[in-house]
Amino acid sequence: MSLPKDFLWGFATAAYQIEGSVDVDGRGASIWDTFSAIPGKIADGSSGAVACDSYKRTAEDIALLKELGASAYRFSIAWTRIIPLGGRNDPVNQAGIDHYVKFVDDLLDAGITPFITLFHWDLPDALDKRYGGLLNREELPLDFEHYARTMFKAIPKCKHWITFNEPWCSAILGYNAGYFAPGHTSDRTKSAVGDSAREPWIAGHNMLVAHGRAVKAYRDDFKPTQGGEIGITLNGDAVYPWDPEDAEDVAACDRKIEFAISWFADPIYFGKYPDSMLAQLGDRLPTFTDEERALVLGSNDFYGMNHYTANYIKHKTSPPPDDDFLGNLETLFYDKAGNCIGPETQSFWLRPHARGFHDLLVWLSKRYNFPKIYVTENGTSLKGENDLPREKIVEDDFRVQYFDDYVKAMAKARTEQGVDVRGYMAWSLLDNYEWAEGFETRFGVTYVDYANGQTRHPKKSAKSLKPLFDSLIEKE
Ligand code: GBH
Repeated sequence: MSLPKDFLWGFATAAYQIEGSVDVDGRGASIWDTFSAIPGKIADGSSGAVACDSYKRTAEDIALLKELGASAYRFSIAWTRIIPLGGRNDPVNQAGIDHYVKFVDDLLDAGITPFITLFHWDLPDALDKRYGGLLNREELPLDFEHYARTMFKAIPKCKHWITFNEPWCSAILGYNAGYFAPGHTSDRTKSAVGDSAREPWIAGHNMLVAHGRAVKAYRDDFKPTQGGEIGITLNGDAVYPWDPEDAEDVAACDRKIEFAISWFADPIYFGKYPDSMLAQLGDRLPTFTDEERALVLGSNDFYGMNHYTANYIKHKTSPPPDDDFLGNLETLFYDKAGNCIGPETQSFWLRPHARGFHDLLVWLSKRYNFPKIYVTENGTSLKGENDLPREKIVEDDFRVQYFDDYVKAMAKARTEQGVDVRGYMAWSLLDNYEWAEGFETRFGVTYVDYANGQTRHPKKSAKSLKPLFDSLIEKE
């Protein structure tokens, strides 16, 4: 079992989760600045105003990456540092561009390959207020294309672009559950606005088209001279039937992946939404115009895969409510026979089950004809980690084991099943702002001491990846 000799590995982060410096160098507000300021939305009442202070500590972060042996680093650009008001007729902020140009230069000088995510959830707040942000079918794709072009032009040295990170999260958590910015939901105790039955599907559609427009711009006007590649990153969990003897549970497993992943991947690889979604959602799922379909179909140079966990899936027998987004099924941690999917972590949704990674890699490869895959996120939190003293936190054997199991499961999928995996980014380089969970949940391989000047202390897991990849990557 092995990985190819030019395999890239490293760590991932996202702008709002690590940068801080929200008022520095002309940055505009994003929907996460606004959302995190609303009392009750974030578990510990915190925001990303300081976070890991990474905007000011780029040299330190790059030195850390180098020390850990990483060959790649995935980070995201804050749209509002580039175009503070977000739109294609709004002013461009040169100070923001300069920051990321220098960051990429410094990464390359350190021998680290940058993977840039253009959108990791931090939509310009001005666009949300101006025209409804992700809900606007005409404006959003055009403004995103303009922002993307600005970055392609500014950073020709970047050869790996990711348009959207996990559009599922922006659409469902932002517009159905209201758990993420901008917090829309039909539940009027949580939000004055929102339609959980319709808005998520509109937001998802518009992100797909925006992705398609950015990819076309890159291929037409930048790729011929720059020679890079571009794709989207999708999240999805592995699935196992609650009752393997029940054909309905087996069928619900595919439906679960279709509602999470194929919602976006089928239009990109096949030019249409999955039949299971059309059957359940009907005309609540937008219809692609011919122009939109042409933009989206074939728009991935690679598949970006974020993966963390697995569930047992039990089909439901009653008709789905209008706000259902799972595909009329339950996700469970125990199967009918009482088997548990994996141990608890600090994240209510995350239980390690490495075989699921292998099986989902194979499922995706079969459905989408063995695309080139970069694993753009994989990692775990630890139950109660935040309550431990620093000397204990850095002894994160649970996380070491997680990476060991998951990376080997990936190598096995490549060697035995022909999965074309070319890179792997662990989530995350640093403990950071875990969105609605605030700073209580830590995902970093590096402990960040928020109370003492954001100092960095690599955990055991930080140092475990280099020997692991050295043992798996082919030498010749
Ligand atoms: C990633 O999402 C994000 O890209 C990253 O920013 C984040 O820090 C990291 O995970 C760790 O959380 O029960 O409906 O609320 C991971 C994928 C998908 C995991 C949605 C949480 C919540 C399901 N996420 N899921 S729900």
